[in-house]
Amino acid sequence: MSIQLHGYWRSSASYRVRIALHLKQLDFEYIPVHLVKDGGEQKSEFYQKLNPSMLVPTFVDDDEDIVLNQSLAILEYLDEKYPQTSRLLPQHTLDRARVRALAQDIACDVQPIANLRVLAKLKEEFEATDEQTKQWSRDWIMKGFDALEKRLKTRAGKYCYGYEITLADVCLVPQVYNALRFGLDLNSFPIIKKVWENCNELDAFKRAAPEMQVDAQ
Ligand SMILES: N[C@@H](CCC(=O)N[C@@H](CS)C(=O)NCC(=O)O)C(=O)O
Repeated sequence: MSIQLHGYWRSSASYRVRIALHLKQLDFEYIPVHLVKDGGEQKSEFYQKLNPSMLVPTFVDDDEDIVLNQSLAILEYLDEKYPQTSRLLPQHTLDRARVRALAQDIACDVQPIANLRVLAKLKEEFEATDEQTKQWSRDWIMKGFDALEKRLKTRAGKYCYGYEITLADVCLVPQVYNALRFGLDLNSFPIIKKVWENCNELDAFKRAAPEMQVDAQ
């Protein structure tokens, strides 16, 4: 099989790419990279050669001789390469920019601050407890969701941007999964909650869910 995805079941960035691959109806080989076991397989020599950032996901397409990191770049690559199924970005420039902004509200402004290595540093160097790192994650997600909920008031239909699935939904659903893990009450964000429920009715989102992956624990 030519497409491989190196990822981790609970990684939200890997989850984004899994959703897109299923939306695009592409076959792919999923290669688990355990982010915790033995100090983290993302730091292994083998994986570092593939992705020196030591983060998942890494997308490989042997047919195209391509190795890509950064989930947003992977999503846009898939959208351009396979435009015939489930377009993730709308056709018009203004719509496309708005969808990208919504996706980046999550992927750039929320997820990186609560990443595993950030939480590990808070614990190791600043003696934060598990409860404090959970609160850290919750607080940053809440700040992000506060803004997103306001934006969705004018943008959302059934999904984040109108009535078609876009890049924004592909980023939102994994972030909600994280939010729930850290104990955030989703009832404060009724639009986000509704969009999340609507997305999860779709087969691609169901198949991409963390608990459906071979490495789920
Ligand atoms: N901006 C990157 C973020 C990648 C990222 O943060 N991956 C996390 C999992 S969601 C990771 O590999 N963490 C491992 C670590 O922190 O050591 C992307 O969108 O692909």
